[in-house]
Amino acid sequence: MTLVGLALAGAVKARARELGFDRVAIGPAGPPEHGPAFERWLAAGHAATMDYLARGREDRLDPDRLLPGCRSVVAVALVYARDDDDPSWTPVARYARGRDYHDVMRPRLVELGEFIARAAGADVRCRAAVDTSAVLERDLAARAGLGWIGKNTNLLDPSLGSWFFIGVVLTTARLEWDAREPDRCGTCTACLDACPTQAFVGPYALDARRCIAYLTIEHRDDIPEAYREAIGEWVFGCDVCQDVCPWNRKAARAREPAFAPAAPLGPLEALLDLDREGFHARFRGSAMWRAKRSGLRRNAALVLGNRRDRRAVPALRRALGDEDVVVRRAAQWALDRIESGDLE
Ligand code: B12
Ligand code: SF4
Repeated sequence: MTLVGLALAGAVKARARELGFDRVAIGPAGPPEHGPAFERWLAAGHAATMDYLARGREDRLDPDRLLPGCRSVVAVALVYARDDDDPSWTPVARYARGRDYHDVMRPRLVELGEFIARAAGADVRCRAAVDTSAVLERDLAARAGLGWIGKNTNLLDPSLGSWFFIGVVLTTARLEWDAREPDRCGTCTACLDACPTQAFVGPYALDARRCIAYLTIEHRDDIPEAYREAIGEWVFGCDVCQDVCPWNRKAARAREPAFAPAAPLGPLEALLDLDREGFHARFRGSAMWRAKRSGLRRNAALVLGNRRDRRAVPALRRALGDEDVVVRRAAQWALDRIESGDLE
């Protein structure tokens, strides 16, 4: 039986909840509202080395290029924050402590797309995306009413806060659209003020070149000297601009078991010592894979330097003989920092 109008939208939302998503909203397709802001962001060099964002520019500015005839966007939220994390995980951003969200969400989004096609009629086509296609996810999700874009550029929901992933199903189906969420940031600037590297050039605009999440996850070379100290304890990603957000104080916790860490992260010295096999065994299937072995060990060395703990010296000295020059240079910086701390 094919469904139309409100009945179809209701069935799609019920199916999304059965698939485990915490919230779902439906909105129009068409060029994203803040496409011009995205273009200005690229032109200003704020994407740093993430060239794929410029390469997929045309598609990001027009979902119709990804799915010709696209009429509606089904946007879902899946909460990842938990309270029971092992303390050894705290230098890792919350989103990356359990299983890789792409692997968790994509099959469910594909299933949701198949459900929409079945329910709406044979000629309906769908395309699922969770970072996997060139889609401005926050923009389309905001227009669908999944939340509002906060000043820290994250999408927020009044009861979920911002600790959720976004997934999107583009569809040619005609679905009833939801109302938008109003902007509830008001005069608050907690996120902009708290950023350790002053990465925001203004509200809603992040210069990725300065962002700890970019530097520790996406950046492939040495982390510029100017940011090494500000990275503080962050071995992978950064949660500061979300931790300080008042909307996250009472935010919902994850129901999804896949986001529980499988085991303690362990000491950073062991991370620094990790060989290729160890890295594969430990991080395959985790979002932390993205930083690669080189990036994770570089970050671990910098954090050990920031801790100025002499117990890390043997592991850092071993890393001075590493084949990877980026790891070697990070270890040298850390050792210099520990030594200079001894002199203070
Ligand atoms: C590239 C990228 C990054 C980069 C750049 C981040 C950025 N702010 O652009 C880096 C590596 C830094 C990063 C970091 C993080 N990311 Co990221 N990232 C992406 C990715 C792949 C593309 C984002 C993008 O297109 N950026 C381009 C810029 C221009 O877009 P934007 O910053 O969102 O800016 C928009 C708004 O600010 C808006 N805008 C502009 N002016 C104005 C004015 C007003 C008034 C308003 C309302 C809006 C507005 O228009 C812009 C264009 O849409 C998306 C997935 C996807 N395909 O969308 C995930 C995604 C955005 N990331 C996500 C996450 C979880 C993170 C981190 C929290 C991870 C972490 N803890 O380390 C941090 C958060 C840092 C931050 N404050 O943004 C989630 C966000 C979920 C959510 N609830 O919002 C996404 C959606 C992935 C997912 N599928 O769940 N990320
Ligand atoms: S993730 Fe961290 S470094 Fe990046 S903008 Fe937010 S507070 Fe700043």
